[in-house]
Amino acid sequence: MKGTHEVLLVVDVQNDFMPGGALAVPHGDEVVPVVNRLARGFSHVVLTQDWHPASHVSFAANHAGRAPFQTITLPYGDQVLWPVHCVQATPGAQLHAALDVPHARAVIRKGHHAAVDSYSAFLEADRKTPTGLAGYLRDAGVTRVWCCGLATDYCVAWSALDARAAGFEVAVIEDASRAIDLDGSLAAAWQHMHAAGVARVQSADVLH
Ligand code: VGL
Ligand code: ZN
Repeated sequence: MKGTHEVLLVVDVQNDFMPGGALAVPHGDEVVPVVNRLARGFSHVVLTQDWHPASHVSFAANHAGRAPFQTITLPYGDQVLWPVHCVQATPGAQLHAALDVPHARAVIRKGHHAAVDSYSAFLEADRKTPTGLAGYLRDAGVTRVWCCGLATDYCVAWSALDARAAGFEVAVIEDASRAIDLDGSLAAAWQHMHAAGVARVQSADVLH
């Protein structure tokens, strides 16, 4: 059992990211049993939820003449435009019904500012606004963050990189995550994570 210095961060295991969902991640549902098994080995689990207002700047539908998966430039940088997804309090924003982590201690909701996206569970896309998760984990005595969930190349990778930048030891559990893989984004994400010192591990190697 992983103790007080370690946390399992389960990113965005939500209906809209499942096959058939608004922003489906291929095979996204396959992470659920793996995450459930992992979570039983951690005393400290934190979940995240992508949690957007309907007016969110990342939705293609809110930009005349734009289509999903195009990139635009916003005051804080490049932004991929997505289908409308994970709108606050809609069924698509709910955690997958089979996610079985009754002992999860906290749920971090991110992407709630209409004008700023937040792939990362730590820092919004303006790269300035903290969610509070780093302070929460430090106060709890956590030194190592194990990341998993959806999607490997967006919210999992950005969260892992920001956890590393915040001074935590970080690993991404590959088989407990699935990717969107837009224009080589998955390979790029692994490259960035490798360069930053994020470990790439499999679930069988996490719990001994
Ligand atoms: C995500 C794109 C938009 C994710 C969230 O959870 O990886 N990707 N919003
Ligand atoms: Zn989103």
